Amino acid sequence: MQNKKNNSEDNENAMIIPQEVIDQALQGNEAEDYGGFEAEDTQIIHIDELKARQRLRVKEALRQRRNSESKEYNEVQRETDVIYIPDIHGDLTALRNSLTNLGLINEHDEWVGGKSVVVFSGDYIDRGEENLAVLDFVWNLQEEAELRGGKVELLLGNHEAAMLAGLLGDKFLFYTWLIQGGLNVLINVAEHYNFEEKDWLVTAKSFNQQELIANFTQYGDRIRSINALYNMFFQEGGRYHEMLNEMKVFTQVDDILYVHAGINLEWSQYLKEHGVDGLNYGWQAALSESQNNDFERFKVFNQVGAIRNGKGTGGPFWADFDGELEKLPDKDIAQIAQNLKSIGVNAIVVGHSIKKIPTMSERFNKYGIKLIAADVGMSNYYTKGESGRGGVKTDIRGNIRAQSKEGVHNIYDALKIQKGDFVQIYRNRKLEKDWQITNIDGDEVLLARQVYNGIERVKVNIDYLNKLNPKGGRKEK
Ligand SMILES: [Mn+2]
Repeated sequence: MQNKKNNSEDNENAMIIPQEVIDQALQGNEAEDYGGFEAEDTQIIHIDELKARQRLRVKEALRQRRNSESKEYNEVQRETDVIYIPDIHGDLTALRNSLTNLGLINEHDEWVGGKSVVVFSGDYIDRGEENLAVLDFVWNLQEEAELRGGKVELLLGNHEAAMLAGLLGDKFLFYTWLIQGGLNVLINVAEHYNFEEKDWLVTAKSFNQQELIANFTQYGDRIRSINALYNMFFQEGGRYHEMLNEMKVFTQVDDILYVHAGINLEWSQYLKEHGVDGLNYGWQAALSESQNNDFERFKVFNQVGAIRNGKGTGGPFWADFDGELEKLPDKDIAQIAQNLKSIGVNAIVVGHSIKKIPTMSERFNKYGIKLIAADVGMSNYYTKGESGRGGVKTDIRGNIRAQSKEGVHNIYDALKIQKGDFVQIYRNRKLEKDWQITNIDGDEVLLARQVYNGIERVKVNIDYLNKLNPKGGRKEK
């Protein structure tokens, strides 16, 4: 389906790397903390002297702020705000609004976030219509931030994982991706290169699943955008090739672990054994080997075959706290917590699903792990015009708050319905969508709506309301 030419063109990039780091990388030893090197410890070498894997290891060693000392949440000394931006899904406007509202960029898209760290949850693509634009934006932002003293971490989501696996030859995941919005990415690629097939791809949006699969099976080789997209990510010099090398499975800042979807027992064990750096390195190695047709290894590492198919909980891109992970027995949760504590983790922040997870949060909390579901559905696809809500901020005191365009909220409040929101309820077996919340008092919520002869009021239970409004309330009727 795609061109797997192994193009290892040399580049001219040179960077200053401490000799000991290079030695260590070439020996393949576990990277240590290299924070304290002085200028005389360094020499200039050409980066192509290191093979791709070792280069990554070095980069990782230089970039990662390590903190694996186990401390209580309230005892951790934090140096800066960390902001987790949940799934963007091709909505550049939502992304810009969110970053602006959080005080991280100005109107020229320049970084004004000081030394803040921004972690993107992944799922940059699909569903929305500005997929390449979003990728370009976050990639530029990473550079912008680093130039101005901040930092941007790029996690991978299941949508990227499915796309990458699909481009590497996994047919099941290719079609999964296509159906879940990947067609929008291909349309953007066709636009980017001015391919005539664009019109056909737009028409394909009206196909049902069967037609989509049938058409792509029949014409796959002739759809130039697929090959072009493959080259963008996997070919040396491709538009997103370097970006892919920067993308991670996990990132840890201080005592908080950030991941796209979730963490199961198996992966918590891996984390304990290899640490965050080790797993990111393993992912990168598996990915680069997949390009040489070792797809099996990629599959094993990614556990892409385990997506919600009943065989397991899936890997960090797929295992969600509002799905398979809910089945975890308490002893597994205790073990996961213990494994995470061993690498200094007190909290996990996840995106991936806009559902709230109060029960799982409580269950993890019992074992000293805070579990924060940060996906507020910021993309237009979910909020229907209300884009720009999104971003969960952990400040230096460890307060975790969600920010939206309405202001700052305690995380738990922000993810729930709020006073003033419009919600839906059932009355006489009919769904009524125009009720407004006038008051919340404990479990009791007062709703009102305008009728022809005045105002109608009802009282409902908050759990009932949350269940009927899984995405939270709306700001407009
Ligand atoms: Mn996701």
